[in-house]
Amino acid sequence: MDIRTVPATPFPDQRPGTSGLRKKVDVFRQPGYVEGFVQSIFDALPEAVGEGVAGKTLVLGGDGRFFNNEALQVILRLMAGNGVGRVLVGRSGLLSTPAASAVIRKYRAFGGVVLSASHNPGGPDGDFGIKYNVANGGPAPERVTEAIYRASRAISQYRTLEAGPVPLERLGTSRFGDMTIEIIDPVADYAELMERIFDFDRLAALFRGGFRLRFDAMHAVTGPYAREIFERRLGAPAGTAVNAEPLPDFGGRHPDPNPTNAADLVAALTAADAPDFGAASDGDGDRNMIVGRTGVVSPSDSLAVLAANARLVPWFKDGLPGVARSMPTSRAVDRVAEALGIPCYETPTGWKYFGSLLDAGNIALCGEESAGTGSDHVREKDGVWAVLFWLSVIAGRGEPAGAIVSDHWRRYGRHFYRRHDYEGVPADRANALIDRLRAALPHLAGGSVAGIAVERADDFSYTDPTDGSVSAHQGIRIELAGGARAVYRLSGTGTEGATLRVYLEQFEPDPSRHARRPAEALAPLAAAAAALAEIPEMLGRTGPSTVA
Ligand code: VG1
Ligand code: CO
Repeated sequence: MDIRTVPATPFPDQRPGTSGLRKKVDVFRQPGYVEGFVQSIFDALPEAVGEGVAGKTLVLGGDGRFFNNEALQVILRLMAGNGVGRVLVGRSGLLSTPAASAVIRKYRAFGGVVLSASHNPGGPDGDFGIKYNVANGGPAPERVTEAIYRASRAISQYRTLEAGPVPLERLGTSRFGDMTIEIIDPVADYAELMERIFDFDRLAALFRGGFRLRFDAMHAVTGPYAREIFERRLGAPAGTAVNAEPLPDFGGRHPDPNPTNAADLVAALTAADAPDFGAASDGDGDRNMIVGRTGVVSPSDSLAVLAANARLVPWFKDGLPGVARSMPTSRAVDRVAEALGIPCYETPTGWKYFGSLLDAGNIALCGEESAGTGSDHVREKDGVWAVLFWLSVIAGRGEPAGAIVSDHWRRYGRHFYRRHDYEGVPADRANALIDRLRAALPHLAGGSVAGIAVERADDFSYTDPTDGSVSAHQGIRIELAGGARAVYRLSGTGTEGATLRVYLEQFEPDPSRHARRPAEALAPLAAAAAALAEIPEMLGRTGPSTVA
């Protein structure tokens, strides 16, 4: 078998965003597009991380969406062409994002390529994505993704093995040119890690006692993980995992677990014969949605509840060294950290910023308002893990999810929280809106918005405490008197136009007001935030397209 060097011309649009390179499937299907990006990863690594892929072990898998296996075959040929020593591939090309992270860590691989556009829709008209993870199992940090982008602008050739498709269905080892390919069980290593983190006997006893879980895999990657862990290892009845067959188009649904896309899960939990607890995860299995019989738990609250109850999980029996949240995530977890006397770090949006804090042991738990929670067991957010964590808290406290959350609010106060997304707006208008807000910052601080005093207004800039690297322009933050906050930023994962995200938060210490609906509690702040940014005038939209 021959290695061929093929001339390549740069594509100008291969700059990774919040989480890898995400584009429409049609963009990825352009001749040479996948090759160019993956070769750029390999070209960038010697300078960005000090070593290249030659002779190394890499991990490869994806969420099974449309184009997964076509891209995977191209990437295997490029890996062989670039002298990779060994590649571990999930059977049928599948690996959830957290499982890929676990496998990279367990086998001390040099890195991994994860094929996913995560919570974005799939299918021929949907999205695809490629993400590179480094040796700690986490997404490449900004320094590396920027080096990949620079390499993509300079690319002149790629190296590929001339060979036919590699069968992916059977476990085992084979040769591919000089490279070894090992097809691995995508679930086994991950399930074993979960058994080390949680008390499986205790959780199995919960199910033996009649506790009923409904886990909605949304026809995405977690179905096989949920069946193995909840049904086989913990003994929950068959059918606990629903929509558990991974499908290339996710059954036509949008694999983003929120109250709109998972409306049937929310409905099932409020029905007369409702299960005790509901959960869902996204396309690549790193997000989680938590639903009790009293409704959906906001991801920001979920992070705070897990932090407060961490000692109920054997992995955290000695407590947490610290926690972190992305900047727009509500400050509910900050109150828990304060009570525990541990630090709480505030990072830019995207999991890549948690990696260095986890590696250094500054934190062991972190999360984002976008339904991502994770810990130092891997370097990605982790959906199934979050559900096992919640089950551990429910089993440990002997209370349902709803009671756990309302107790939490009574103790710490409630942070009402909502995110308003304005999707598919023209990029120039969205940028202009942010630029205007930024320009207004000096006048805002000390002034007032809708009659409420502005305590602080800034453009969030983060300095990583472990390596001093600076990430600027990470979102406009406006903090108001009385515990209110509005944050504005543009999405870095969308594939059509721009998405403005407006994050709204209002602290409420008074328990007699905790039962209010978030929409109602946040209405004055939402109106003030829209007026301040002149959203109707700037974007021509009278309201958000999605509320999360
Ligand atoms: C969004 C979320 C962010 C998350 C990212 C990747 O990014 O806001 O919190 O880390 O998606 O999640 P953005 O730039 O669109 O706001 V996933 O599950 O799509 O990897
Ligand atoms: Co995801």
